Amino acid sequence: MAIRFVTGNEGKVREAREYFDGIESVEQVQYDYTEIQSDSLEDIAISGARETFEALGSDDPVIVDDTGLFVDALGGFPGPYSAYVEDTVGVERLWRLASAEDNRRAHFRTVLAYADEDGTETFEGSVAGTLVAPRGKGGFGYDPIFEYNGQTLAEMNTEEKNAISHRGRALAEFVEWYADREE
Ligand code: ITT
Repeated sequence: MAIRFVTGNEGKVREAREYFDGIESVEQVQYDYTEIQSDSLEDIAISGARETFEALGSDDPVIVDDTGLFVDALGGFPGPYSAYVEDTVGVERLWRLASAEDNRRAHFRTVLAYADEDGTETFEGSVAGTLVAPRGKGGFGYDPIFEYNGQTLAEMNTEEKNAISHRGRALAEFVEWYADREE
């Protein structure tokens, strides 16, 4: 049995692979589920995972990862709209917007929704940091402008980012639950 990671974002899959070694194989699947309009990462992830599991018509479980960057001084913007804002405004301009503020604190939050024939479970993780002018070539998305402990996430390798990141924490919680369940 393979777990199907439903995403068009290869960066997410690269980070997830480290966690699945030893428990299960993970396969990237692209499926254009309906992204519901909601302020809640949970609702978006659960609805996407449920819809995809039903639509793909196989017993293999699916995982959807919904992530947002929440900037304190901007009232949590772009939050659940982070993908849209990256595509329209872009990372560099979001940094310029935040750089006008005294408070540069922000956090990433990930909700993973797992769906199989028994139902849906969610796992979450977050990391707090500071927004900075872009640095680093690794990672993806907003990583170059998000600094944690003196380094941007784009200056870390996958292992280093996973050890402290929103997604790493959600994945660690998920694999622990999944391994217990299989026993
Ligand atoms: P899928 O929906 O196909 O999984 P996506 O990239 O659209 O891919 P999200 O809606 O979860 O996924 O992503 C929200 C935005 O946040 C998007 O612009 C990502 O590039 C960015 N993002 C997600 N995880 C990130 C991370 O770990 N570091 C930096 N940016 C991230």
